[in-house]
Amino acid sequence: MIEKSLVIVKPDGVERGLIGEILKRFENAGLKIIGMKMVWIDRKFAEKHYKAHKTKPFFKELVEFITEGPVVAFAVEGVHAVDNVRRLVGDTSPHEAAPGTIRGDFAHISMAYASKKKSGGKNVIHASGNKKEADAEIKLWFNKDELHSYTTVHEKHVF
Ligand code: 3AN
Repeated sequence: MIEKSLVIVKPDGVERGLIGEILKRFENAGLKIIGMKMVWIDRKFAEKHYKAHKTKPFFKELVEFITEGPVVAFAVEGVHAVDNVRRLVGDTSPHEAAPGTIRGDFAHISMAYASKKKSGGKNVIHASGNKKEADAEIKLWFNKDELHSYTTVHEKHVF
């Protein structure tokens, strides 16, 4: 039941100064940050990360947007971490994302608008969609020695 998931604060989130605010949401929920880095990924890496979307009409913009500036990637660990992270993040389209979620609180565009504007869907954050994706994404973004095993104070009360 203890899972790992990958979260990425996208270039819009970094440029808007939301790194701390976003990180706090996961820490507050008692999820354990087990790896973190700021990287400016290139097109080749972005295409690997988004390979599931290769045939989508918005693939080009998606890659352009994620390579537009540095991102902050972090790996979290916790009980049902993949689902729990998705719930904190909110719906893919900020327009549908509930208030209280990261996308609902910090964005409001719809994906229809993103398609029309060809903007790559600026929704502040990426989170792994399922366990298989999470394992593959963590492997892509982090070397083994960049992921840490330690005890948080939460483990007495939250886990
Ligand atoms: P999520 O990031 O919530 O898992 P996915 O995997 O369905 O969502 O989509 C990957 C990314 O593609 C989204 N984060 C979003 O930024 C972008 N995206 C989705 N739909 C569109 C669209 N119609 N136009 C532009 N970008 C889109």
